Amino acid sequence: MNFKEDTITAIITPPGVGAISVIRVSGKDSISAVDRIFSGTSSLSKAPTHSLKYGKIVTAEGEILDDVVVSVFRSPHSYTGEDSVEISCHGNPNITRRITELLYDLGIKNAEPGEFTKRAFLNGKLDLSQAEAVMELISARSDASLKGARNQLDGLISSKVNSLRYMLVNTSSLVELELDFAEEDIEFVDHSELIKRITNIIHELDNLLSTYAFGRVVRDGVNVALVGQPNVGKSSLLNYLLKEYRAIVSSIPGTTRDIIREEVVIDGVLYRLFDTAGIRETQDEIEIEGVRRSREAVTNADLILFINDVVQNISVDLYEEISKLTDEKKIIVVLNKVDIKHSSLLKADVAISAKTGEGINALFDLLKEKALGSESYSEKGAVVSNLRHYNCLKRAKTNLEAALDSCNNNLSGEFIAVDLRNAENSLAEITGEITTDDILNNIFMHFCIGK
Ligand SMILES: Nc1nc2c(ncn2[C@@H]2O[C@H](COP(=O)(O)OP(=O)(O)OP(=O)(O)O)[C@@H](O)[C@H]2O)c(=O)[nH]1
Ligand SMILES: [Mg+2]
Repeated sequence: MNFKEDTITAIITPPGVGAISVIRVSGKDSISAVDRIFSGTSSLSKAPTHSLKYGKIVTAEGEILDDVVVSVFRSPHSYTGEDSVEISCHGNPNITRRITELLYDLGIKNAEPGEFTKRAFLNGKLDLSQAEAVMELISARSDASLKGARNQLDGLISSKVNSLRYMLVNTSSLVELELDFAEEDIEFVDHSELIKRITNIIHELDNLLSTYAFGRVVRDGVNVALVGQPNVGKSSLLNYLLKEYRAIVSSIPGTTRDIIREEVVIDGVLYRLFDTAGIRETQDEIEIEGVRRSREAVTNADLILFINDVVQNISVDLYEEISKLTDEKKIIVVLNKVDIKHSSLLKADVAISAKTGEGINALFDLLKEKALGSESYSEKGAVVSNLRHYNCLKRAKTNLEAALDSCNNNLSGEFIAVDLRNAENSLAEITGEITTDDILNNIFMHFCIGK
């Protein structure tokens, strides 16, 4: 007997050795297929949804492959919305390989990356932004990004987008009603009311779009460049933050040449730190390239720790040079080596010692506030962190601005109606109510196999 192609399988736990591995089978024939290789006290065909069965996986020749626990989910009460079975076996890659080979022999296909979640989407278990959140949840590398993915999976983005769509539908139905009665010259909505409504939706879109700066750094991490004159203690601070002797530290100015990039999670936020060469005039060919890279790091960073020390004092010239390369709001002026006896000096944003750790907590607080603002995730409500969503929202805004132009120029309702409909479609793409194969493939191809 050959099972239908639309039943798929994949190992859904990480590859390698572990206590348990899990193989998922999903599709119309999943229960009967697993039943063919499963030997337990009773057949799976009668197992109710959400039930567990203990038994053995046995080959056609009668060889016992493993003791397993099988979970049975019946449509629509499963992750994919289809009949599904999950086989929990011992976590040896040879066992999982042999069990999946038995399933392939029955005609069951290997799942593509993201195929289970894609099916969940197609079966209406999740909308598209929630399906994307599943991937983000799995790959989140800090508590903050986990929280963001959680909110998206819980539908915060979806419900915000849906409420905007509702406002749009109400507005465009007024315009379309007027179109229906165009010949009778009835005005259902005056243009000033229409303009007010559209402006209001644009305002809401702007609010949502403005959360992206926050959402992006939370999701992808904050790029922080450590820059300053030579010998001020940039590498010492990097090492202190990483709690390891990562970068060479010496009292010779010009120690660091290449950029050293390391990641660290501090207080739930992921930071990507770039230790750079001290910026100064130099004839040394290698150092010249190092300094060029330091300037480049300033340009690319979300935040700049401009490090100075109490010995050399704060370099006003270098501050000016750096502020020409980036937005001044991104610069945090740090005064290092406060453990050394010093007289009162120019004011910095924060005073620290990379040697004793003094002031480091204040530096953390400042970094977090500069990166994320003072509001926490829970206070923010819906936060956009996904570039695709951001682009759809921007497109919706452009459509609405065109509608507004048409209103202001007293163009016929038909023009306004088209732009409003386009805006609605742009929003519908976020939740996947309108989508194409290309969009879907592009999203799910970035998933891992088994999700
Ligand atoms: N007393 C004291 N010394 C420090 C502190 N931070 C760094 N130093 C010393 O300052 C010197 C320079 O430190 P580095 O971390 O190599 O400085 P850097 O800014 O990376 O220097 P370059 O790579 O040359 O640009 C070393 O001798 C460090 O031990 C500090 O907080 N207190
Ligand atoms: Mg250094």
